[in-house]
Amino acid sequence: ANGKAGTGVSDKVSEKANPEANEATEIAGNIIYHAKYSPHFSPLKFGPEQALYATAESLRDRLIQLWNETYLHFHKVDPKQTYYLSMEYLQGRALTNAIGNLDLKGPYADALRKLGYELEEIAEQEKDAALGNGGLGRLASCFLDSMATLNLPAWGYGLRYRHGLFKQLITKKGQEEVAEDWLEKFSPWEIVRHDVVFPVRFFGHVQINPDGSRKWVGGDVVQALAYDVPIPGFKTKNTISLRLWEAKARAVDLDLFQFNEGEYELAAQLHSRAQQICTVLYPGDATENGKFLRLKQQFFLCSASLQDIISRFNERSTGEGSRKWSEFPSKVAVQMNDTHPTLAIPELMRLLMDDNGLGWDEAWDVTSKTVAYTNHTVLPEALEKWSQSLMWKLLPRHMEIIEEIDKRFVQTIRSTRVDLEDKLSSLSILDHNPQKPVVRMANLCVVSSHTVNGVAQLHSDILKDELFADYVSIWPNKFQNKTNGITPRRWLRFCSPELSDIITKWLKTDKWITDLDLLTGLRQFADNEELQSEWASAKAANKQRLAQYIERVTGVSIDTNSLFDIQVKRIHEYKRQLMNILGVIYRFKKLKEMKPEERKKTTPRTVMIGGKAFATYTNAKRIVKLVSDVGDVVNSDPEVNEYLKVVFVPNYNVTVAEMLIPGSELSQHISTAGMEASGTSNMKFALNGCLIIGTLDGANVEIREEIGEENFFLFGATADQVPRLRKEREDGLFKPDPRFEEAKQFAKSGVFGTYDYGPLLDSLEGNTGYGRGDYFLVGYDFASYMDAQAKVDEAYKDRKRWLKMSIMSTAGSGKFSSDRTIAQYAKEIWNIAACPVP
Ligand code: 4GP
Repeated sequence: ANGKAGTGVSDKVSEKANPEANEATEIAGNIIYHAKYSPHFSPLKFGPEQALYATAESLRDRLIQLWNETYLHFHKVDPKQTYYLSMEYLQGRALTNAIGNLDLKGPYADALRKLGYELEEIAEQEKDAALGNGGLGRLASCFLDSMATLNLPAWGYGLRYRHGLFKQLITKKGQEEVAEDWLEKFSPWEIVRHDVVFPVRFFGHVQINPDGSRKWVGGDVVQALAYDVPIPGFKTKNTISLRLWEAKARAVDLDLFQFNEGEYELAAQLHSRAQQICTVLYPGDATENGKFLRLKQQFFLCSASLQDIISRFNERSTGEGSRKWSEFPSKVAVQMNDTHPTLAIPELMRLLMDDNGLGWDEAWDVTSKTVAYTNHTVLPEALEKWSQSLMWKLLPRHMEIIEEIDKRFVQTIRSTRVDLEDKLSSLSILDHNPQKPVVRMANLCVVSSHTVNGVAQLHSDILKDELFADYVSIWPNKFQNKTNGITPRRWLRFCSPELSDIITKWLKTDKWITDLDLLTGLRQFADNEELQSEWASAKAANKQRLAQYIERVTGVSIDTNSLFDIQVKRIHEYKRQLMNILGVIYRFKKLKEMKPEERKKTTPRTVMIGGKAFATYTNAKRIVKLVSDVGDVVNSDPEVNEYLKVVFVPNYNVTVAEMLIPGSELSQHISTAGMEASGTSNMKFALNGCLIIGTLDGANVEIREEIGEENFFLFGATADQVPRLRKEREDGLFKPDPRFEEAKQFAKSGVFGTYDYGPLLDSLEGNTGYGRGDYFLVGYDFASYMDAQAKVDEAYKDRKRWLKMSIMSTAGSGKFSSDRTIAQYAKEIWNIAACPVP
């Protein structure tokens, strides 16, 4: 298929009758070829690891072929193209996904079997490409899958972090972080493009030329080198690219004189500074050095990507002289995934003005018609603000441009909207507070973008009514909602083939994989006993697989007949893992108090919690420690452990999620209302027939609408009640539910070991002066949370009812396909159309 013979597999083989068998033979030949001639390992070895690399390389041959065709096709048609800029991508493993999208599972499985391996065993060898932190990064990866599948002319841009975020170890101390090793050997999926290299400058100064134009000169210059990761669409030829930049110094940057003087570090300074840029995602930013490094990373992504975009724009010019810059917005859409790539704005302005001679007005017109911004959070600490002095040092020309954008914005408001005069101190981009002058990146995004969107209806409403309300009065049409979505390929078809096959059987088609609304067709069978029993056995198989995994990584053996209750996401106080574990603590206490006969009547549960705490977020790390301490005590308590087990699942990542989600029965999405922008794991769980216990927050609201309120365990305050409740809590007017007090006291009593949980639990007090005094309203919501949990226990006892609810969850999940989300971005923000490779 891909022109690589050389293994003795003759072309004649493919002329025989059975095309699938022939394809398998050919693939086996190609795998052997790579094992022999792609020189990564000693040639006589063909263990599972070598098999993985060789298999991946054989797929890569196909992907390169498809990628080339796609690229050429786009080049010829020259459509408007979207460029998605994101600091994070949580790609996970690629093998199963590539085989699935190329529709080659059968032949690959057969080929590997001929070589003595099972496909699953080989796929297990692959390390996750974990270039992200949380939801925002995984969303970007789901979007790439949908863009390719919908044949959209679109690409992703990111950074090639050699050590990702971190690998989480759970030890006696709680969470420990070690460097991620996904590139320790190499990644078979990336294609280095030695001809795609752009210089990126830092520091230096602005030079004023005789004609008055300005140029940024001096400082350090590092090279951005492109690595392309091909992203195949599902059952289409279109294969797009995730272009990841790596920072490199040039050979001449090595000072040979100093080197020969024995000053090795000094001689290679620039090399080491370049290396730092792509070492890890989100390096600690408590120090000045850390802040510089983060800002460098952001600028590096923006500058390299925009130079690349501009060079492609010029390259695709029709040949009749160079292209008009005014055409740029009709050929290019740049989407900024949160504020991290905000520097794309001043960088595009700079490239247009200083390198291409455009005047301010023309450059501004082009830029503001090109860029759009997605907001992913309303948490104040996550809305980036950069110190002005830091910015002046690192990016002097960009600061000039930002000042000018701000000046013009302020002038316009002053002359057209006197009513907003007193709001200008918060609307302007530069905050001149003498204590801490900063650049407000979100403001820069809103002022410069043609479109700003939130990621679920409630979140978009909050942006419009609160965070960006005054801007809405200036530009009422700038704000949109794009409710997030997930790819049904990875998150159902490939991670739960058993359930997928059942769905296909009952719907009599597999078209739901690209048209997820078809799942509503399952509703009519939700009561059907035959479907229910098939459904239950698929779940049981997935639970079995999950239980084996849990035992392997934690040593805890769990009962597959218990209710599998899962909460996996970044550890954060607003996500309220603390409420979950307090509920568990309460349950444990009650179980201990019960007589054995009473215990037998309860619903046995296995509670699994997973997620990474940011390395410097102390309270989040305390929560991890509490969960694992509670687990140690509960799991080894012979009176209770038949009815309750608690597991902290270490190193939560995409691959772990692919194991947990299909095996889940209940999942918790219990953030303080108004704080979770959307959530996307809620969608994955619901799609896999898992019931949700949750608040009216983020996309929960829409999920509940779609699947039916009778299939959702709702509790808690609503977003509009939260400010009043916080105030009451602060004023000491809150009367805690006795269960809340009991759970807290029990947690503090020392049953769970000697670690000092005081500071964590005191954060739940209304007026102790610790932290923000139960800002996240755990105390207030605990009562309704426990009531909802009791309803869960009851519902689980009624097997038929539970299965019906589970089927209804899947059936109502159609809206949450990222294909729907991306189609909306394409039409309503980017204005791009499909460009399928013929
Ligand atoms: C996350 C939000 O917390 C989550 O609600 C949302 O589903 C996701 O983005 C995708 O939109 N935000 C982040 C972040 O991951 O770093 O701000």
